[in-house]
This record gives sequence, structure tokens and C-alpha cells, in this order.
Amino acid sequence: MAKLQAKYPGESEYLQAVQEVLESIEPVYNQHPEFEAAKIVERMVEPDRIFTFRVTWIDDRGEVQTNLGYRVQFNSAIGPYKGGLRFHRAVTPSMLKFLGFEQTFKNALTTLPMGGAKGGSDFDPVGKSDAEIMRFCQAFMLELWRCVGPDQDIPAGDVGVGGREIGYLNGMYQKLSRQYHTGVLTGKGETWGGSILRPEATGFGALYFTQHLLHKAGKDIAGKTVAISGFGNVAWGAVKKATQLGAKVVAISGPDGVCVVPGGMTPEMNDYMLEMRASNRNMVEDMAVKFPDKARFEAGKKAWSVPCDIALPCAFQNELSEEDAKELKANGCWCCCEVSNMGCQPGAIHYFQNNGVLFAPGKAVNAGGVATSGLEMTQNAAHLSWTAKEVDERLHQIMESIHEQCVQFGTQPDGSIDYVKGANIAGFMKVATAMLEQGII
Ligand code: 2IT
Repeated sequence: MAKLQAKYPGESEYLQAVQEVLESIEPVYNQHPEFEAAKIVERMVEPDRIFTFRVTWIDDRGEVQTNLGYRVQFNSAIGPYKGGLRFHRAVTPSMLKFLGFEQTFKNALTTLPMGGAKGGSDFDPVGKSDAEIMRFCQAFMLELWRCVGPDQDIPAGDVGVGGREIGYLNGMYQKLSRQYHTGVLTGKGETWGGSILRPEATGFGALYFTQHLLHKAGKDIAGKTVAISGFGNVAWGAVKKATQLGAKVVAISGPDGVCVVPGGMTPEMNDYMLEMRASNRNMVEDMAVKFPDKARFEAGKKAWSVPCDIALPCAFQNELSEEDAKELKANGCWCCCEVSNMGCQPGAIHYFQNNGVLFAPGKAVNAGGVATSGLEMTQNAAHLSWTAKEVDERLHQIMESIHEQCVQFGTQPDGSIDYVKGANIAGFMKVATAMLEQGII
């Protein structure tokens, strides 16, 4: 860690992600001198390569705009590079390195053969028209297409990139490459190679994982209150499945504040989240304007100020601080399943773990998204489409297996389960073994 800090000062998210994994794996690593001899950790913390490119496009006023684009190909030991694209004004190489690093372990947990990658741009979708989004995606693909391919690197969506953006990216990829296979991006539309349930998969998978965690703790989700941050694709799927399972979603939030929903989110409100995302306004207040008798907007507040049994961070890294964790606990919260990548700050995780709040990390909880991307790749490679039932069953099995891996590697001498350790050690052992067996490269 000291070497990395000196080498990459200021790359705080990347250093935070590496620190968490190294802390978890230390005891296991020390039992394997062959890992040390092959310098597995020193190799694993560095991305295989990073592409950086200029993306120039023209906005609706006719002005020329320039952004930066990136693809971080982190680790291919267990399969081709796989991971999402993030369009957000705060995107930096540090952010994409942390996400690519996390992705490598997460993808290992899915049981599918996928390496880790992440990419994106500092392009800010907020306030952009549909035509601007299309022109930006096309300009972005003018560079990205040379870095990716169905057996090399398969991007998907992430924050700011959903089905619409994947469509524009795929159209331009085909135009440039004259390759008409369906396998270079996942999260595609259902009529052009996309898997049924991929849009829902991250949120659904997170709730399946939460069910297993609660079951192990002798609890049940039905009738419980849930606070969710965000209102994008992941939060949308989480609200839907939580509600289907009989829980009451009492809060969703955005950068402008929180919507408190005392009676619980209804299916109509859940559907409206899609319109809120497509509008590119990035304001959760719109929900309270649309449903004034059901939702109350509180400006500047987080979802963590709303009393709940279960907290599901579904928005952005470091969105839940130690203070938030204390407020949640004080208001009766007893479980937090992290759905966003690194959504909880280290202080929050330690507070939860030391104060009897069940906690599981994003790389286990949210892996249903990329797992279903893996199922989309399988369908594409076989030139067929599975039914919703088939995809959902496989997603269920995968989330159960991820939970089992956490239990296997995370059970402590006192019988409790440290899900952070469990997920990190399980992912690490798989990637480290694959690296070791393939030699020093
Ligand atoms: O963080 C993630 O796992 C994703 N954004 C999904 C990646 C994917 O390739 O589906």
C-alpha cells in the first residue's frame, strides 16, 4: 500500500478499493508462499492497460465540445475483459481503476469466465438532449471500437449509460467495424440481441442476495421497510423486486434530496423512475411533483435520514458515510446491503460490522448485473434467446452461489459471517490461482 500511495498520490478511490481487498486477503496470502513468489498482489493491483482518448462532438447550439474517454482493461486471467462504461462529469482514471479492480473480483464471484474492465468518460449527461447523447456516443465509439471485441473486451452500461446509450454505441460499432455479430456490448435491446431481464438484473440480483443473507440470519424480507438511494437503473430494479417480495420501499433519493414514501413505492411510481432517468434532469423531486399525495420531497437530505429496517445504497461510490451509518442504526436499521460499487465509506463499513448491523459489499451484492451480461454473451454466442424464466433461474442460482462463497470464505471463529472478507477472499483465490497457473506474463 505504501508503494502504491507513493506511486499514485491523489488516486483516492483506487487506493481505497485496493486497501480494502489487501486487508481482507492478508491472512490467506500469507499461507500461500507461491503467490508471494509470483508477486501476484503486485501484478493484480495494476491494470493490464489503459486506453485514453479525446472525444470531440457538437452540441445542439453548434458548439464544439471535447471530453476524455477511457477504457481500463484490468485483468484477463479468467476470461475476456468485461465491465461497464460510466458517463459522469467526475470520471477520472482513478475512478475507473477502482471500478476495474472491483470488477475483476466481482466477475470472478459470478462463476462465469469473465475478466475485469471499466471505461467511460467525463461527459456529463445531465441536461443533454437525446440528439446530444447520440452524437456523443457515436464520437466515443469512433475511438473505443479499436479496443473492444466479442472475445477481447465486452463493455456494458454503468452510471449514465443505459439501454439507449448502448444502442447508439452498438450502431456506430457495426458501422465502423463492419462486424454484425451481437456480442460486443451487453445490455442491448431485446430485439437486437439483448437478454431478457438484463435491465432488471442488478437490482433483482441484489434482492436475491439480500434474501439469502436474511435467511442465514433467521430473518425474512416480507413486511420490512427499505430505504434506497438513487433512482437510476439499479435503484429501479431494486425497488421492483423489493416490492414484489413484500417489502415497503419508504425512500428513494437523488443529488437534490430524498423522496419519503410513507406508504411504500407503488408500481406506477416504480415505472416513473424510468422517465425520470430518461429526462436527464437528475432530480428526485420530480417523483414528489408527480405523486404529491404519496411522496414528500426533503431537499438536501439523504435516504439514510429515513427510518428503515434495510438500507440499500444504489447510487454512487462513498455515498454512505460513518455519520450516515450511525444515523441509520439510531433509527432502527439492522441490515445494509451495498448495491452501488464501494457505496459505503470504510468508516461506515466498520461501524456496521462493529455494531451488529448485517453488512454485505457491492462486489457480491450487485454481481447479478454483470452475471446477466455473461448470460447475454452466452445467448449471443449460441445465437439464441432464453425465456425470462430461464434467465431468472440462472440469476437465482448465481446469486445463491455468490452467497455460499461469502459464507465459505467469510465465516469467523465465532460463527458470524464477514461478507467483506468472504467476497474478497473468494474472488482473490480464483483470480490468483488463474494467474499463477498461466505463468509470469
Ligand atoms: O458495475 C457493474 O458490474 C456494471 N456496471 C455491469 C457491468 C457489465 O458488464 O454488465
